[in-house]
Amino acid sequence: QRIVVLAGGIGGARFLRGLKKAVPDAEITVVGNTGDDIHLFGLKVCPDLDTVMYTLGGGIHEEQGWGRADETFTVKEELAAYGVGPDWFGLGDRDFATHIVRTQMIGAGYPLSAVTEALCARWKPGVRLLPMTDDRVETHVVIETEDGGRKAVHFQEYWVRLRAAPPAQAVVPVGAEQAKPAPGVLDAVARADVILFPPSNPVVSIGTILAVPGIREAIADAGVPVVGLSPIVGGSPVRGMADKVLAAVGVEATAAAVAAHYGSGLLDGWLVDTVDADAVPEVEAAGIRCRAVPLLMTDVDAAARMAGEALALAEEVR
Ligand code: GDP
Ligand code: FO1
Ligand code: CA
Repeated sequence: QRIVVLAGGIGGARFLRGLKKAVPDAEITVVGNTGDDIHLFGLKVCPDLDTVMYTLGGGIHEEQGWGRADETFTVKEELAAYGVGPDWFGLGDRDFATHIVRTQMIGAGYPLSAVTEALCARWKPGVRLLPMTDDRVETHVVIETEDGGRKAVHFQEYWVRLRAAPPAQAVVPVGAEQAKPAPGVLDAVARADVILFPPSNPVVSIGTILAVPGIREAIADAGVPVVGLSPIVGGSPVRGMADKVLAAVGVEATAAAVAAHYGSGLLDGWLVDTVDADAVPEVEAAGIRCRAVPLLMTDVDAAARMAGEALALAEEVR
């Protein structure tokens, strides 16, 4: 069975770990979000690709959900001693090595997709991990300034430095319109037996991937079941700032509203948590088959059960 999954960071990675356990023999291709990528200290950092790679490869800081386990911060402290910022983004020593290797290979002319494959040769995530694009795309968030004006900040600045406190007025995937899907992406979508949207952020993770011209169209045209899982449980995100960025695109933070945002042109099936069971008729009325099942990834087995439910729903709508 060939499965394509569009993934952000933590929500995508934890779901993928469950999916691998649920269907060990499946051929899984992950299309990863690169809109969160940021250049710092001359290095290219790809948080969502790294979160998937470290989580599936056994190197993740489990409690935190991003970054490396057993991390130290000597380089960060030394940079701070030089007064070289930004000081608000926490890069650990082990993680730094990943960004050094990546940046060195990109400097040598390799595209991000080839670099990601090289990094995965070490981590062996057990999936084919593709960046959505080899081109530079950077998600920016428009916020109001103190004097009543507006400014755009990098997504990481919005999330990490500002803790998503200022209301997001718009989310812009800068560069997406000119970006091309990375090699292998459209082919994997066309050859998929099923396409899954894990409970990743619908705006800044899956929304950004869908903003790369050709990807949304390829999914809609693939002619196979497309099933998603709600990242919104009981009217709020399980973690993160999905509610803030959903507001920016005019979508209510409910499981039903996120399904409607993707739309029946894209989604065939949608899973909501059992606490949102009353949303099922509304989603089905919109032409999307819907089931209510437990959607909290408390451990790998819980995530595996969610993956099993998603694949079962895919068979129902096939
Ligand atoms: P990020 O890039 O690290 O933000 O990760 P993703 O975009 O892949 O996933 C973020 C989304 O995952 C957030 O909107 C969370 O609400 C959602 N999420 C995290 N853990 C869970 C969970 O256990 N269950 C569900 N349903 N959603 C979750
Ligand atoms: N998240 C934070 O809240 N604070 C950090 O200092 C931070 C550093 C960081 C470094 C590498 C990396 O791969 C991820 C990192 N994250 C950090 C997580 C990241 O900001 C976000 O969770 C994702 O980009 C959101 O999708
Ligand atoms: Ca992300």
